[in-house]
Amino acid sequence: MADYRKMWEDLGMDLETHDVLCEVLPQAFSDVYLSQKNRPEGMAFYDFVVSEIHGVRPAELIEHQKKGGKVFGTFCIYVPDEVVFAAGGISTGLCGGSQFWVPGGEKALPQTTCALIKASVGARLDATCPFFKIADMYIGETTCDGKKKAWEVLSKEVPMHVMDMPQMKRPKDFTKWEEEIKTLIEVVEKETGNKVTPEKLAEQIKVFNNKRKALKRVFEARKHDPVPISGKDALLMIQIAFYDDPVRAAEMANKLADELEQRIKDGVAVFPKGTKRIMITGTPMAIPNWKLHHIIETSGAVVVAEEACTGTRFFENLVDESQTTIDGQVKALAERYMKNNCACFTPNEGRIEDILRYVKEYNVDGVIDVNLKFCTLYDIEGRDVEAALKKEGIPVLGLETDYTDTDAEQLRTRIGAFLEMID
Ligand code: BJ8
Repeated sequence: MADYRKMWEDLGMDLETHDVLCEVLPQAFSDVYLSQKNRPEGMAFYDFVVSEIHGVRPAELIEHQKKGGKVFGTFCIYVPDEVVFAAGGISTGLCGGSQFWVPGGEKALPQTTCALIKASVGARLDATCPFFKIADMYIGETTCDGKKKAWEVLSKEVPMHVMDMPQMKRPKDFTKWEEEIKTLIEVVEKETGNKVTPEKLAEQIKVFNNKRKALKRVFEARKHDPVPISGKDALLMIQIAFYDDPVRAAEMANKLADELEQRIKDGVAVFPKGTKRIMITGTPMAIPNWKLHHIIETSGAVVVAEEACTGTRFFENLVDESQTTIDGQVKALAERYMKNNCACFTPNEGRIEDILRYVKEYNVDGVIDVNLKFCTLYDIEGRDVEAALKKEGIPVLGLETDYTDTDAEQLRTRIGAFLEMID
């Protein structure tokens, strides 16, 4: 890895503690990722990004700031990145996916908060993640209670704008989300000093639609049996796309998709035909949370889809590109983002419909419904999800876990038994 110490020092990071993270990540990545056989060549880009995870993209963001640009940190796929980029800003996903940051979060939050929130707060408070230090402003949202309260903690550290997310999908909720997007436009315009024009917004709507189309191409290739890419690799692509430059994310995903389509023609696969095909549904898996995929794929099955924000929810549905006024574009953005079926909505039947549809589309043999411990939303909704799958005769296993490794063996046993049960 190039030497980024000076950059981290200038950001005011705790270098000593950060060194511990830098020491463990390469080994973990090697064990989980580099040990896989016959990976697509297109994964080399993503391997490189991980090898420089706290260096290469942060350096680009700092370059942008040196030119007078602003960086916005986000935590949810409801935040419309198009608006930030249309104002000449850069948005970057900040959700924490490592146990390393959890104890830091527990200093400010109850232990009974989900690991994603604790890790995100810990990464900032412990000063061990450059992305959290670089962002000029965070954009939060009122999705779950834990996040709402976490914004209050983080707002003492960094300027914070919170989008008030509707919790239902009635016509007036769509109108409300339009209003929230308009407020976001004002906030980013003020922060960046740049006007969001219809031309700039139209351009960014296309950029993000292209990114969605590229990610979807990779997922389309996963529908094939035998699969040309592991679930772990597809997950890594999505995790990196959450914070990478959107044009590059599309370019790299398209390159990977080209290769996967060729692999399908040539009969090249990473798992033999007939390997049990698993879909994961539930809470998001922020980088470097690869735990469940790794256990499944080293237990004789393959993950072929994720119905999650680090999966289909991230790229499904495009924004209408035909609008030419800010009002029309905001309406189009609101309509697209409100199609996401997160458990923060009530009711949220659309998610169950999505899951049942994906089971067919991805030729799924069994579904694992995973809940991040202390996430009440997905925990409660999981009961309906599992009942709906059982009703259709689709094998389903409900699991709850966190970012620690202490339950890895127990999970392996349960997943092994589940796989045996699938015909
Ligand atoms: S759209 S899933 S990214 S809110 S796991 S922090 S819900 S207690 S992350 Fe999410 Fe947006 Fe929804 Fe997706 Fe709370 Fe649950 Fe933790 Fe969660």
